[in-house]
Amino acid sequence: MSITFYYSPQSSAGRIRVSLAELDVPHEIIRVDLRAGDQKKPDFLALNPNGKVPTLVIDGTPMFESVAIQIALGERYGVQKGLWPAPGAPERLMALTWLVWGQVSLTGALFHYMANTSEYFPKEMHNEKQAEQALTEVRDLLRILDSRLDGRPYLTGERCTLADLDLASVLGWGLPAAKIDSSEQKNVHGWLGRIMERPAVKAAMVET
Ligand SMILES: N[C@@H](CCC(=O)N[C@@H](CS)C(=O)NCC(=O)O)C(=O)O
Repeated sequence: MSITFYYSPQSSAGRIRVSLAELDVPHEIIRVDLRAGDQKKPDFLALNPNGKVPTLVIDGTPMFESVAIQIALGERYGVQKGLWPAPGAPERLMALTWLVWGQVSLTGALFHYMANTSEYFPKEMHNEKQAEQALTEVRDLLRILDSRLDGRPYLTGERCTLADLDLASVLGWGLPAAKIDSSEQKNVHGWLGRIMERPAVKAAMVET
């Protein structure tokens, strides 16, 4: 089995960096310089026509979209490592649900808010009404996450899975970047703190 990981630090690819490290999967890393535009070069576009990282090539087959990559890694390596529930277990369905919810619903709303407020996006794109609506949505979703984590250390129960690592990697960076205080959500706060302490997550957060 050969895995090539096209990666750029401090990007969506960080979540896959964490998973590969946690799963201890041998792989080759190719750094993609997003500022230099490496992702728009023909060789890269042949692997991922979107011109984005993460991109992972498994035995010659390119994959993109971090959620799809997380599921593939979970199925191939995660069960044995205890980071992805076994097929047929109810926890497998929960992990899929919360992994996709985290990316589509919560991360979607968070990025919508950031697009309308943050310095990462041009000021002329900012819209106050859109920002207000997105913030309400983020807060509602954080409350949903908080109640999911009530009496449960991780999203699927007692064990940390790739779904936790994926969502925590986004929130660990995204909440402070969006200047959203989540300390009122005590369960989210505790869960995030525990995951941020994991060596693979810590390393990805500071990598340059
Ligand atoms: N939905 C994609 C998003 C990937 C994405 O937006 N990647 C950004 C980095 S955070 C990128 O490569 N941007 C380069 C560009 O758009 O030129 C995923 O989850 O994999």
